[in-house]
Amino acid sequence: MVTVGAAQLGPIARDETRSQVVDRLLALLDRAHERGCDLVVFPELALTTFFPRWYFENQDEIDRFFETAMPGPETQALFDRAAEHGIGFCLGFAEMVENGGETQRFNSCILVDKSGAIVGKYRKVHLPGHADHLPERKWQHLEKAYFDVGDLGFPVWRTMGGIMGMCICNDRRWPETYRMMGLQGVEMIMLGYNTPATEPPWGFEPTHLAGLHNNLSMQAGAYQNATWVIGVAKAGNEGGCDMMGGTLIVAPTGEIVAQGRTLEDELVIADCDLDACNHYKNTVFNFAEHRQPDQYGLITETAGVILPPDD
Ligand code: CDV
Repeated sequence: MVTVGAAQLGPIARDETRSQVVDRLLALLDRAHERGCDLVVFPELALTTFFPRWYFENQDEIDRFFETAMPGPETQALFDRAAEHGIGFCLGFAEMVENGGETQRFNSCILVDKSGAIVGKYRKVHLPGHADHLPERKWQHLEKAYFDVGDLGFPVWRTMGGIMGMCICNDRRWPETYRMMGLQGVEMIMLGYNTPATEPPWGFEPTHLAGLHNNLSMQAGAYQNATWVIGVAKAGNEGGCDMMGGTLIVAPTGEIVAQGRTLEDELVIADCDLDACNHYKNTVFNFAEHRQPDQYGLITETAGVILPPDD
């Protein structure tokens, strides 16, 4: 049984300092400790505002949102407090690394165990939005300009009594994300998101669809891979953009067992029995018994659609 606290964050202002944000995360960790949580999941880019919303001409202005060390001077307190409480956590942040003389920037998250040790890292694979400045838009979504595509695949880790995996925001809309982890026996997938409540980068949508697609993707991913899914929002009006909340915890049956009510800092808690994954893993979604990978070639052969020939 893993008691999970999905630590939704309200908006983070563009000029909010790391220390101010870390204080908010510490308050959520303390609340999680009082409520008996084993594991706390924070959103995507949990240490800063969602900066791809703005176009910056100067790389220095972009780089101030990135971490060059994890833990770093401001985030060490988070590791210390979590270890003191004996709570594991998952944290999304912008990661800058030097690799063979080249600077790489990723939209990343880490999994930290109850002793404060980093046991896993994931770098976002599905980067949505656009690479060019689009001044006609109310806000930008420049993930394709500011981040490199994640290069770590979709690993899972044995930790905290289960098999744990992570992904980030737009990844949750893609069935491949869940299946890659499902094929490694994942029992809990943690993910954070920053999703505008209106006007996504792919064009106009009636506002009710943002919530529908959020739930639909995570519930389907959970059920079809017999895993818990913890989806955690950064919510509320951030820099003039209304971000959806809807933080939720989904059981391996696909049922939502806990959901956020606010657009603020809020802890959503559920007792997640990892053995509840076993039923579907051993029956309808017994992959070894029922999957037919020989018939799925197109999935790895092509990114885009290959239409049948015209008559
Ligand atoms: N941060 C994200 O990846 N957001 C995307 C959208 C809305 C651009 C998402 O899929 O929620």
